[in-house]
Amino acid sequence: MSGVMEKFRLDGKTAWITGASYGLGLAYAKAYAEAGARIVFNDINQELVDRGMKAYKEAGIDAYGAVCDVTNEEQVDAFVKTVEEKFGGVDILVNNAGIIKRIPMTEMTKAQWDQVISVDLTGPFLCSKAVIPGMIKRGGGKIINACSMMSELGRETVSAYAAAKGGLKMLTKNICSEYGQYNIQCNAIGPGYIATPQTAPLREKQPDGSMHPFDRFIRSKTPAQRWGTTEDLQGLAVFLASPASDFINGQVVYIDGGILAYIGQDPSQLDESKFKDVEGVEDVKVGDK
Ligand code: NAP
Ligand code: GCO
Repeated sequence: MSGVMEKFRLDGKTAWITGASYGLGLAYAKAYAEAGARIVFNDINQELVDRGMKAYKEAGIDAYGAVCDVTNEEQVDAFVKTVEEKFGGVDILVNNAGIIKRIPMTEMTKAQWDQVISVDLTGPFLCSKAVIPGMIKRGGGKIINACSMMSELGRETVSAYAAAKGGLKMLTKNICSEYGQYNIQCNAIGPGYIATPQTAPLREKQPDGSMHPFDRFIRSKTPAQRWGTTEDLQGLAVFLASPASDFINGQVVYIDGGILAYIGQDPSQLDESKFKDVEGVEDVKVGDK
Protein backbone atom coordinates (compact mmCIF):
# COMPACT_ATOMS: atom_id res chain seq x y z
CA MET A 1 0.00 0.00 0.00
CA SER A 2 1.37 3.43 -0.86
CA GLY A 3 0.09 6.98 -0.87
CA VAL A 4 -2.53 8.56 1.38
CA MET A 5 -4.07 5.36 2.78
CA GLU A 6 -0.65 4.36 4.16
CA LYS A 7 -0.99 7.33 6.49
CA PHE A 8 -3.82 5.57 8.31
CA ARG A 9 -1.71 2.53 9.23
CA LEU A 10 -0.36 1.92 12.75
CA ASP A 11 2.23 -0.76 11.93
CA GLY A 12 5.10 -0.94 14.41
CA LYS A 13 3.25 1.16 17.01
CA THR A 14 2.31 0.14 20.56
CA ALA A 15 -1.11 1.40 21.60
CA TRP A 16 -2.20 1.55 25.27
CA ILE A 17 -5.96 1.81 25.69
CA THR A 18 -6.94 2.25 29.33
CA GLY A 19 -10.01 0.44 30.70
CA ALA A 20 -10.26 -1.60 27.50
CA SER A 21 -11.76 -4.92 28.63
CA TYR A 22 -15.06 -4.06 26.95
CA GLY A 23 -17.05 -1.08 25.70
CA LEU A 24 -15.46 1.67 23.66
CA GLY A 25 -11.93 0.76 24.72
CA LEU A 26 -12.24 -2.74 23.32
CA ALA A 27 -13.61 -1.33 20.07
CA TYR A 28 -10.73 1.13 19.75
CA ALA A 29 -8.21 -1.65 20.43
CA LYS A 30 -9.71 -3.97 17.80
CA ALA A 31 -9.52 -1.18 15.22
CA TYR A 32 -5.93 -0.37 16.16
CA ALA A 33 -4.94 -4.03 15.88
CA GLU A 34 -6.50 -4.17 12.40
CA ALA A 35 -4.45 -1.08 11.49
CA GLY A 36 -1.27 -2.90 12.60
CA ALA A 37 -0.68 -1.75 16.19
CA ARG A 38 0.38 -3.87 19.15
CA ILE A 39 -2.31 -3.66 21.86
CA VAL A 40 -1.64 -3.20 25.55
CA PHE A 41 -4.47 -2.53 27.98
CA ASN A 42 -5.32 -2.32 31.65
CA ASP A 43 -8.42 -2.56 33.71
CA ILE A 44 -9.39 -2.09 37.30
CA ASN A 45 -9.29 -5.76 38.39
CA GLN A 46 -8.12 -9.19 37.23
CA GLU A 47 -11.65 -10.37 36.42
CA LEU A 48 -11.98 -7.58 33.87
CA VAL A 49 -8.46 -8.10 32.50
CA ASP A 50 -9.25 -11.81 32.02
CA ARG A 51 -12.52 -10.87 30.30
CA GLY A 52 -10.61 -8.54 28.02
CA MET A 53 -7.91 -11.11 27.24
CA LYS A 54 -10.62 -13.60 26.24
CA ALA A 55 -12.21 -11.03 23.94
CA TYR A 56 -8.89 -10.15 22.32
CA LYS A 57 -7.97 -13.82 21.86
CA GLU A 58 -11.36 -14.49 20.23
CA ALA A 59 -10.62 -11.58 17.87
CA GLY A 60 -7.20 -13.05 17.04
CA ILE A 61 -5.38 -10.22 18.83
CA ASP A 62 -2.23 -11.01 20.88
CA ALA A 63 -2.79 -8.29 23.48
CA TYR A 64 -0.92 -7.61 26.70
CA GLY A 65 -3.18 -6.86 29.66
CA ALA A 66 -2.62 -6.15 33.33
CA VAL A 67 -4.42 -4.77 36.35
CA CYS A 68 -3.79 -1.04 36.74
CA ASP A 69 -5.98 1.53 38.44
CA VAL A 70 -5.48 4.75 36.47
CA THR A 71 -5.93 6.77 39.68
CA ASN A 72 -2.93 5.05 41.29
CA GLU A 73 0.31 6.74 40.20
CA GLU A 74 2.50 3.83 41.32
CA GLN A 75 0.44 1.32 39.34
CA VAL A 76 0.41 3.60 36.27
CA ASP A 77 4.19 4.12 36.38
CA ALA A 78 4.76 0.39 36.86
CA PHE A 79 2.49 -0.44 33.91
CA VAL A 80 4.36 2.00 31.64
CA LYS A 81 7.75 0.65 32.80
CA THR A 82 6.64 -2.88 31.97
CA VAL A 83 5.45 -1.82 28.51
CA GLU A 84 8.76 -0.05 27.90
CA GLU A 85 10.72 -3.16 28.93
CA LYS A 86 8.53 -5.57 26.97
CA PHE A 87 7.68 -3.59 23.85
CA GLY A 88 9.86 -0.46 23.77
CA GLY A 89 7.27 2.01 25.08
CA VAL A 90 3.85 3.52 24.43
CA ASP A 91 3.43 5.30 21.08
CA ILE A 92 -0.34 5.81 21.31
CA LEU A 93 -2.21 6.40 24.58
CA VAL A 94 -6.00 6.40 24.67
CA ASN A 95 -7.27 7.70 28.03
CA ASN A 96 -10.50 5.74 27.77
CA ALA A 97 -11.09 4.48 31.34
CA GLY A 98 -13.94 6.31 32.94
CA ILE A 99 -16.88 6.15 35.30
CA ILE A 100 -20.05 8.13 35.80
CA LYS A 101 -22.28 8.55 38.83
CA ARG A 102 -25.76 9.90 38.08
CA ILE A 103 -26.66 11.68 41.34
CA PRO A 104 -28.22 15.16 41.88
CA MET A 105 -25.32 17.44 42.84
CA THR A 106 -26.72 18.46 46.20
CA GLU A 107 -27.09 14.76 47.09
CA MET A 108 -23.63 13.73 45.90
CA THR A 109 -21.06 13.06 48.61
CA LYS A 110 -17.56 14.49 48.37
CA ALA A 111 -16.26 10.92 48.13
CA GLN A 112 -18.49 10.24 45.11
CA TRP A 113 -17.41 13.53 43.48
CA ASP A 114 -13.75 12.80 44.18
CA GLN A 115 -14.02 9.29 42.70
CA VAL A 116 -15.42 10.54 39.38
CA ILE A 117 -12.88 13.38 39.11
CA SER A 118 -10.09 10.99 40.06
CA VAL A 119 -10.87 8.41 37.37
CA ASP A 120 -12.07 10.72 34.59
CA LEU A 121 -9.60 13.61 34.95
CA THR A 122 -6.70 12.71 37.26
CA GLY A 123 -6.33 9.32 35.56
CA PRO A 124 -5.66 10.86 32.13
CA PHE A 125 -3.20 13.29 33.79
CA LEU A 126 -1.28 10.44 35.44
CA CYS A 127 -1.23 8.22 32.35
CA SER A 128 -0.22 11.09 30.04
CA LYS A 129 2.49 12.23 32.47
CA ALA A 130 3.85 8.68 32.53
CA VAL A 131 4.09 8.18 28.75
CA ILE A 132 5.21 11.63 27.53
CA PRO A 133 8.93 11.33 28.51
CA GLY A 134 9.27 8.15 26.46
CA MET A 135 7.37 9.71 23.56
CA ILE A 136 9.79 12.65 23.60
CA LYS A 137 12.78 10.27 23.55
CA ARG A 138 11.32 8.35 20.58
CA GLY A 139 10.50 11.46 18.56
CA GLY A 140 6.79 11.82 19.17
CA GLY A 141 3.49 10.16 20.04
CA LYS A 142 -0.29 10.35 20.14
CA ILE A 143 -2.53 10.96 23.15
CA ILE A 144 -6.28 10.63 22.68
CA ASN A 145 -8.65 11.58 25.50
CA ALA A 146 -12.23 10.40 26.00
CA CYS A 147 -14.27 13.58 26.10
CA SER A 148 -18.03 13.67 25.84
CA MET A 149 -21.16 15.69 25.12
CA MET A 150 -20.62 16.68 28.72
CA SER A 151 -17.42 18.45 27.69
CA GLU A 152 -19.81 21.02 26.17
CA LEU A 153 -23.23 20.48 27.73
CA GLY A 154 -24.62 19.85 31.21
CA ARG A 155 -27.58 17.87 32.30
CA GLU A 156 -29.21 16.86 35.55
CA THR A 157 -27.34 14.42 37.86
CA VAL A 158 -23.96 14.37 36.06
CA SER A 159 -22.16 17.36 37.65
CA ALA A 160 -18.94 15.52 38.56
CA TYR A 161 -18.76 13.78 35.20
CA ALA A 162 -19.36 17.03 33.29
CA ALA A 163 -16.77 18.88 35.37
CA ALA A 164 -14.25 16.10 34.68
CA LYS A 165 -14.99 15.91 30.96
CA GLY A 166 -14.86 19.71 30.67
CA GLY A 167 -11.53 19.67 32.44
CA LEU A 168 -10.34 16.88 30.16
CA LYS A 169 -11.09 19.11 27.15
CA MET A 170 -8.74 21.74 28.59
CA LEU A 171 -6.11 19.15 29.58
CA THR A 172 -6.20 18.05 25.92
CA LYS A 173 -5.48 21.62 24.80
CA ASN A 174 -2.75 22.04 27.41
CA ILE A 175 -0.86 18.86 26.54
CA CYS A 176 -1.02 20.05 22.91
CA SER A 177 0.36 23.45 23.95
CA GLU A 178 3.15 22.12 26.18
CA TYR A 179 4.32 19.08 24.17
CA GLY A 180 3.39 19.79 20.57
CA GLN A 181 6.98 20.90 19.99
CA TYR A 182 8.06 17.28 20.55
CA ASN A 183 5.80 15.96 17.78
CA ILE A 184 3.21 14.83 20.32
CA GLN A 185 -0.38 15.29 19.21
CA CYS A 186 -3.03 15.31 21.93
CA ASN A 187 -6.64 15.31 20.75
CA ALA A 188 -9.92 14.01 22.09
CA ILE A 189 -12.81 11.94 20.84
CA GLY A 190 -16.15 13.45 21.85
CA PRO A 191 -18.76 10.71 21.44
CA GLY A 192 -22.45 11.42 21.58
CA TYR A 193 -24.68 8.79 23.17
CA ILE A 194 -23.21 5.36 22.44
CA ALA A 195 -24.70 1.97 23.33
CA THR A 196 -22.27 0.53 25.89
CA PRO A 197 -22.59 -0.80 29.46
CA GLN A 198 -22.04 2.75 30.74
CA THR A 199 -25.25 3.95 29.10
CA ALA A 200 -27.25 0.76 29.53
CA PRO A 201 -29.27 2.23 32.45
CA LEU A 202 -30.48 4.97 30.06
CA ARG A 203 -31.85 2.45 27.57
CA GLU A 204 -33.40 -0.18 29.81
CA LYS A 205 -36.98 -1.04 28.82
CA GLN A 206 -39.64 0.07 31.29
CA PRO A 207 -41.60 -2.61 33.26
CA ASP A 208 -44.43 -2.31 30.72
CA GLY A 209 -41.96 -2.95 27.86
CA SER A 210 -41.97 0.66 26.66
CA MET A 211 -38.86 2.66 25.85
CA HIS A 212 -36.86 4.30 28.64
CA PRO A 213 -37.88 7.99 28.65
CA PHE A 214 -34.22 9.00 28.26
CA ASP A 215 -33.90 6.70 25.22
CA ARG A 216 -36.77 8.51 23.52
CA PHE A 217 -35.39 11.88 24.67
CA ILE A 218 -31.89 11.37 23.29
CA ARG A 219 -33.27 10.16 19.96
CA SER A 220 -35.27 13.39 19.75
CA LYS A 221 -32.02 15.29 20.25
CA THR A 222 -30.09 13.25 17.67
CA PRO A 223 -30.79 13.93 13.96
CA ALA A 224 -29.78 10.32 13.22
CA GLN A 225 -32.53 9.30 15.71
CA ARG A 226 -30.38 6.44 16.94
CA TRP A 227 -27.75 5.62 19.56
CA GLY A 228 -24.20 5.40 18.32
CA THR A 229 -22.44 2.04 18.22
CA THR A 230 -18.85 1.35 19.24
CA GLU A 231 -18.12 0.65 15.57
CA ASP A 232 -19.20 4.21 14.68
CA LEU A 233 -16.19 5.53 16.60
CA GLN A 234 -13.47 3.20 15.27
CA GLY A 235 -12.58 5.18 12.17
CA LEU A 236 -12.03 8.42 14.09
CA ALA A 237 -10.01 6.59 16.74
CA VAL A 238 -7.66 5.17 14.08
CA PHE A 239 -7.42 8.56 12.32
CA LEU A 240 -6.40 10.39 15.51
CA ALA A 241 -3.83 7.67 16.33
CA SER A 242 -2.27 7.72 12.85
CA PRO A 243 0.17 9.90 10.87
CA ALA A 244 -2.87 11.11 8.90
CA SER A 245 -3.63 13.46 11.83
CA ASP A 246 -0.08 14.69 12.54
CA PHE A 247 -1.04 18.33 12.01
CA ILE A 248 -4.17 18.15 14.16
CA ASN A 249 -3.52 19.06 17.79
CA GLY A 250 -5.57 20.19 20.78
CA GLN A 251 -8.89 19.38 19.17
CA VAL A 252 -12.00 17.63 20.48
CA VAL A 253 -13.60 15.86 17.53
CA TYR A 254 -17.28 15.30 18.27
CA ILE A 255 -18.86 12.18 16.81
CA ASP A 256 -22.44 12.48 17.98
CA GLY A 257 -24.85 11.90 15.09
CA GLY A 258 -25.49 15.65 15.04
CA ILE A 259 -26.56 16.28 18.65
CA LEU A 260 -24.47 19.42 19.14
CA ALA A 261 -25.83 20.94 15.91
CA TYR A 262 -29.52 20.27 16.54
CA ILE A 263 -32.12 21.97 18.78
CA GLY A 264 -34.14 18.74 18.89
CA GLN A 265 -37.76 17.81 18.26
CA ASP A 266 -40.76 16.85 20.39
CA PRO A 267 -39.99 13.32 21.67
CA SER A 268 -43.68 12.39 21.43
CA GLN A 269 -43.53 12.95 17.65
CA LEU A 270 -40.91 10.22 17.09
CA ASP A 271 -42.08 7.14 15.15
CA GLU A 272 -40.90 4.24 17.35
CA SER A 273 -41.51 1.73 14.53
CA LYS A 274 -38.48 3.21 12.74
CA PHE A 275 -36.10 2.32 15.60
CA LYS A 276 -34.21 -0.83 14.58
CA ASP A 277 -30.85 -0.09 16.21
CA VAL A 278 -29.29 -1.09 19.50
CA GLU A 279 -31.09 -4.44 19.81
CA GLY A 280 -28.67 -7.10 20.93
CA VAL A 281 -26.03 -4.65 22.10
CA GLU A 282 -23.80 -6.18 24.76
CA ASP A 283 -25.06 -4.39 27.87
CA VAL A 284 -23.50 -6.60 30.49
CA LYS A 285 -23.66 -4.75 33.77
CA VAL A 286 -20.19 -4.81 35.23
CA GLY A 287 -19.97 -3.13 38.58
CA ASP A 288 -21.59 0.06 39.77
CA LYS A 289 -21.84 2.66 37.03
P1 NAP B 1 -17.63 1.63 30.26
O1 NAP B 1 -18.43 0.69 29.47
O2 NAP B 1 -18.07 1.99 31.65
O3 NAP B 1 -16.08 1.11 30.32
C1 NAP B 1 -15.13 1.87 31.03
C2 NAP B 1 -14.01 0.95 31.40
O4 NAP B 1 -13.07 1.66 32.24
C3 NAP B 1 -14.50 -0.25 32.22
O5 NAP B 1 -13.80 -1.41 31.89
C4 NAP B 1 -14.19 0.21 33.62
O6 NAP B 1 -14.15 -0.80 34.58
C5 NAP B 1 -12.84 0.86 33.39
N1 NAP B 1 -12.41 1.65 34.56
C6 NAP B 1 -13.19 2.33 35.42
N2 NAP B 1 -12.43 2.87 36.39
C7 NAP B 1 -11.15 2.52 36.14
C8 NAP B 1 -9.90 2.78 36.79
N3 NAP B 1 -9.82 3.50 37.92
N4 NAP B 1 -8.78 2.25 36.26
C9 NAP B 1 -8.84 1.48 35.14
N5 NAP B 1 -9.99 1.20 34.47
C10 NAP B 1 -11.12 1.73 34.97
O7 NAP B 1 -17.48 3.02 29.45
P2 NAP B 1 -17.66 3.27 27.88
O8 NAP B 1 -19.06 3.58 27.57
O9 NAP B 1 -16.94 2.19 27.12
O10 NAP B 1 -16.84 4.65 27.76
C11 NAP B 1 -15.43 4.67 27.67
C12 NAP B 1 -15.01 6.12 27.82
O11 NAP B 1 -15.70 6.94 26.88
C13 NAP B 1 -15.32 6.69 29.20
O12 NAP B 1 -14.31 7.61 29.57
C14 NAP B 1 -16.64 7.45 28.96
O13 NAP B 1 -16.79 8.52 29.88
C15 NAP B 1 -16.44 7.95 27.57
N6 NAP B 1 -17.68 8.23 26.85
C16 NAP B 1 -18.65 7.27 26.73
C17 NAP B 1 -19.82 7.59 26.01
C18 NAP B 1 -20.94 6.60 25.84
O14 NAP B 1 -22.03 7.03 25.42
N7 NAP B 1 -20.77 5.34 26.16
C19 NAP B 1 -19.96 8.84 25.42
C20 NAP B 1 -18.94 9.79 25.61
C21 NAP B 1 -17.81 9.46 26.31
P3 NAP B 1 -15.49 -1.04 35.47
O15 NAP B 1 -16.31 -2.01 34.72
O16 NAP B 1 -15.02 -1.55 36.80
O17 NAP B 1 -16.19 0.32 35.62
C1 GCO C 1 -25.39 10.49 30.62
C2 GCO C 1 -24.53 9.65 29.70
C3 GCO C 1 -23.55 10.53 28.95
C4 GCO C 1 -22.73 9.67 28.03
C5 GCO C 1 -21.75 10.47 27.26
C6 GCO C 1 -22.39 11.47 26.35
O1 GCO C 1 -25.69 10.01 31.73
O2 GCO C 1 -25.76 11.60 30.20
O3 GCO C 1 -23.84 8.65 30.43
O4 GCO C 1 -22.73 11.20 29.86
O5 GCO C 1 -22.00 8.73 28.75
O6 GCO C 1 -20.80 11.09 28.08
O7 GCO C 1 -21.41 12.02 25.51
